[in-house]
Amino acid sequence: MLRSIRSFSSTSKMLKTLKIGLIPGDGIGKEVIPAGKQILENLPSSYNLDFEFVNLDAGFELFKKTGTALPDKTVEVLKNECDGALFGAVSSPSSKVEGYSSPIVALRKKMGLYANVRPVKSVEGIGRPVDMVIVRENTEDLYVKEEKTYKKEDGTKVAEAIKRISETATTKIAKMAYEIALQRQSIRENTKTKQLHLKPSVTVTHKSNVLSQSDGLFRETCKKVYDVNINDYQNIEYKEQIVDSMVYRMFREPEIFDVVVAPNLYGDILSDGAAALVGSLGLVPSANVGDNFAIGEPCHGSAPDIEGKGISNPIATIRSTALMLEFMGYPEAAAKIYDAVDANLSENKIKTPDLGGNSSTQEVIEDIIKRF
Ligand code: GGG
Repeated sequence: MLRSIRSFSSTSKMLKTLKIGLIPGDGIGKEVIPAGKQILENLPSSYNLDFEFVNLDAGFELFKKTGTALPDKTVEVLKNECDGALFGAVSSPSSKVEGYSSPIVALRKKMGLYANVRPVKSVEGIGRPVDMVIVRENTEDLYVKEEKTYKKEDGTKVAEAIKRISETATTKIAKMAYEIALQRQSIRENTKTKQLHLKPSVTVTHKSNVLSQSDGLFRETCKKVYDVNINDYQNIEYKEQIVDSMVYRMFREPEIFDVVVAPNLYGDILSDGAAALVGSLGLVPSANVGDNFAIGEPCHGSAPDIEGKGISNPIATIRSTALMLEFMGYPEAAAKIYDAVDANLSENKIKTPDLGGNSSTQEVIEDIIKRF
């Protein structure tokens, strides 16, 4: 469990009303975002939190209807009115559509959400022991989307994409990774249950043996941040892993990884892969985090194959809701949600088809709320 790495506000005894933007996006995003809303609406009153919700638009479906994938209004309301937000999923087409660009990639940039934090944790006694957090840089790398296609003299096409890695963005993401490692260790030291990791570690993932400049800068900057802050970070074990062998080791011995920090693309791929270790992509949450805002977002996509069937797994969104609350500074409320989800998973009865069950999305939501 990951708690309050950056508190934007503090826990108080006074009733606090938080305004949450709900951006379902495409496909099953529309089915799972109501799960986050119901969870917040049903949080026990002892947490002194009350919620107001505002529905906001974004997505490829929206683009097809209106020609806009991310309306300015969505960004303005998030920036000016909301305390946090939940984003569902988006189904960007695999081939270029004139005028379209991924709204979630744009939203992360416009809101300054430079980190995508993806905890992957198994429930005790179920499957392989895994307890890692993938900290993915969220604003650059190949996702700057500066691409072009041109023709060579012989008439064949060539496509090129910029992979941008900056010292500034890497410094921020590296600091976030080390802070998360320290925070996780402090939670472990205050938890009575048996823990997988005795010591905090951060594994810097890169491919600098081939991409010596771009990934080289990422690797060097992560190390520099560690060295410069060694007084604070001396208890953290610093490790490096080339991304292809990282994939191999992550599947062979996932239990050794604590915090993994990666450039945008590797982080995206590693975290979806890591989801296979804990049974389903439908279980894995994420939060897009900046210095003063967090958007919870399930790692899964829009899953058009199951859209409309009422069987999408709401747990990734429910855990993302908890993660959003953690980053907003409400770790106790977040812990309540994590515990209720773990209890549902441990009992292993009310579960959606991706986990081998036959329960509906709504039945899982209600079973989790029942455990508050
Ligand atoms: N919630 C994560 C999600 O929607 N994943 C699918 C994805 O990567 N979408 C990017 C896009 O379609 O632009």
